[in-house]
Amino acid sequence: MRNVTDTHPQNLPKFLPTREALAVYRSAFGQRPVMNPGSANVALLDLEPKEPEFFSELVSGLSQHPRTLPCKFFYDKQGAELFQAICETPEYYVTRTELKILQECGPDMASHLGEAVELIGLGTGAGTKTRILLTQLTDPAVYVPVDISSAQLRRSTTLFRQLFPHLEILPVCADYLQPFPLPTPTHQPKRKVVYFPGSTIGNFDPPEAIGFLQRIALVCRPGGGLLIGVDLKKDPVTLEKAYNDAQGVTAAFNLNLLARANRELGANFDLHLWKHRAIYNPTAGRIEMNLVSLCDQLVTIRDHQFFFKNDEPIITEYSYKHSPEEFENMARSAGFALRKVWTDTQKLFGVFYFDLLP
Ligand code: AVJ
Repeated sequence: MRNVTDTHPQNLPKFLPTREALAVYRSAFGQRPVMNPGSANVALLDLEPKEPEFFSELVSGLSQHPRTLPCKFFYDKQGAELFQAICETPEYYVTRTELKILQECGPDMASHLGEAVELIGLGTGAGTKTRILLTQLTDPAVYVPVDISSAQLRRSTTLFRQLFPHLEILPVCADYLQPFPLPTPTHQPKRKVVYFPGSTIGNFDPPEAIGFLQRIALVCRPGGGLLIGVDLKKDPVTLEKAYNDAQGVTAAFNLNLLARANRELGANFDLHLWKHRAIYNPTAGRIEMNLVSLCDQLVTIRDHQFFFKNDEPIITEYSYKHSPEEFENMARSAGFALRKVWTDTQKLFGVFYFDLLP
């Protein structure tokens, strides 16, 4: 994810089907949908990253200098639950503020999006925000939720089919940072709108963010739109508190990456020998989340051994904050024209609506 070479236009991955992904897609959405096991028997296009990918990305991330672990691996079942708990801490204003903006400005957003849209939700998680948005929209035609957590996707799809019985819902479980196929709906939408809530765009550095927005532009072409939630720049104290909650939920969320490596790969991280750290870097305009080794130690992950020095950090997540002007400029360079920004009174968070430039 932080591999800057990936943002070079020639290397831009697209939301285009690979041969392998197409085969999976056909079996999920073909005449005979594949029922995946789980609490809800929801057919989904299942491209969830599995163990080999976790292992190889863990090993390559830990072999880098400085060491990194990709933040997408936060969201296994436990991690998704911990993230939900983060959203309920008093310090993490992000989710609460975005929800409030959606509730208050939903009707205005709906009039900007128009009727009979195909809504493609990226990283929609439990679906709380999308539910509010869909309730406001005029006769939405199709909803394609894309999320990395299959457990959450199944649960939310079951719920959404009950709430919106006339809506065609085609769930895709995928790491949307990689190319993945989009299902072809039965219903013909008037236009495609990508919905990217939660300020997940903040995980990208600015060049990567522009690259990602360019890929979104390919998806909603022609004449589509983008509705995106972005955490705004603000005082560092508020920011650092949001990533260092008093109950230690964010710390548990961060440490769950190591716990997940122990569970899934048989690694031997001793969670007591690691510390959560989150600091705002004002020059880069980002929260930097690390796991810091509390001593000199050796960790074994299958046939690999890693030596960590006392105080050595692993970078687990960057969370960039943007000013409204900065974000508008980034989106414009990816081909989007700003139509409207909705914010809260304290200007903590922004929901931006863009139309694709012709
Ligand atoms: C889901 C990426 C938006 O950066 O605020 C919350 C993740 N990490 N607390 C964020 C997160 C620690 C979150 N995003």
